Amino acid sequence: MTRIGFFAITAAALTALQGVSAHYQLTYPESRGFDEAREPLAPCGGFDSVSNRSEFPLKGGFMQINSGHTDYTYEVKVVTDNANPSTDDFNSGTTVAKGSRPYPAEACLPVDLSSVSNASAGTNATLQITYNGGDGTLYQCADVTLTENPSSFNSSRCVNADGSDPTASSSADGSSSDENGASAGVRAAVGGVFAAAIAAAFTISA
Ligand SMILES: [Cu+2]
Repeated sequence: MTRIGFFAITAAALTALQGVSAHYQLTYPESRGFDEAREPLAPCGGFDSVSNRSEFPLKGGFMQINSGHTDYTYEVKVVTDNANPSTDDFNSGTTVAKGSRPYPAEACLPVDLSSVSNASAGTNATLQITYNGGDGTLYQCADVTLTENPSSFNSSRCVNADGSDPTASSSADGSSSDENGASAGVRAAVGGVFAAAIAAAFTISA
């Protein structure tokens, strides 16, 4: 490997790490919009109008996020039968998921709509994530239409970066102990990127 090649790869690895170091992103279902600088703006991260609705299942739904913060708390609220809920509407909305995660990157946040009155097939709803990774509350929303078994909903998008079973961490009351245990593996994996870079440097100088 050439010296230039090594620096290019190192730069790419660092860029990839920096890419997930900033706040978080709703990756599934489709976010109403993402602008990192406006993510602190309630209720939907600076996006105040509905542009697209995804079909969302009444049972077995989830919000998939990519977190830049290693430790964070989150809450998912839903408001039904409102074309474009306001901050006040969300304040009186129904909490459908809540907890914390001790690892960065991909996380599947299961959403249980069974306790939501007015949630039935054909209902329009907006799901709001509030997230705090230590630098303030951050917002993302997804506009959906609730559906019995939407063929367009891709359940394979539900993945946890720590390798834990997303369906096993579906408790709505917070983080589970096995998540804490698994986080060490993720930190070791992130450290591995740097170990690989150092190993490459030794190879070049040898
Ligand atoms: Cu942040």
